Amino acid sequence: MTKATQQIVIVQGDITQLEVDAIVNAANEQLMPGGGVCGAIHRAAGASLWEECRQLKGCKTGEAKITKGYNLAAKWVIHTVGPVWEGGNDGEDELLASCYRRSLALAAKHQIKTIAFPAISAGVFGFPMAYASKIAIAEINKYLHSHNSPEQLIFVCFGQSAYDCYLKAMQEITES
Ligand code: AR6
Repeated sequence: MTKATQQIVIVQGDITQLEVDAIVNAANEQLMPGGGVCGAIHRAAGASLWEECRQLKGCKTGEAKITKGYNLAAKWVIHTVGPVWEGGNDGEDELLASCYRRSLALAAKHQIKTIAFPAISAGVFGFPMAYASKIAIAEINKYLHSHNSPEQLIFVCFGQSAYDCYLKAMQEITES
């Protein structure tokens, strides 16, 4: 196992409960509360999160913005907007990879040492979980090979099938 893969942890659970420096939100371009993990993060953080998001004037697909975590245990929330799955021929994979890169760039800028990611785009936005998890793991693995931080990176899977996909994607990376 390489140093990079040792920094990656895959868990099942609710990302809003994690005690990490930052959690990543699978947001929409308006940075509105919405549903899915985004709705859960806004509910747990409280109304002040939406107040701060409103000031940011949205976020483009593939990009990321940062706010405070308010009532969350996490100090920061990094909001990134994943692509909507259109069948795979519309640059979705590159946009999803960009979400991870942009989020990590913001994490570095804010000296974030521990960060948790949900399965961006793999819910309402329709990305197949097996493919989304492969892109997530590959992108993070690539990043960690050339950066010392974050010290720990957690993939939070909501349910067993997501967890199985991430474990498989991780196994493929470690064997390659
Ligand atoms: N903790 C961790 N993962 C979760 C949680 C949670 N509490 N709740 C859901 N998930 P989605 P998207 C998983 O739909 O596909 C929203 O309305 C979920 O099972 O939240 O990027 C936004 O406002 C799935 O595996 O995000 C946008 O409009 C993953 O998180 C849109 O949906 C992502 O699912 C974004 O869609």
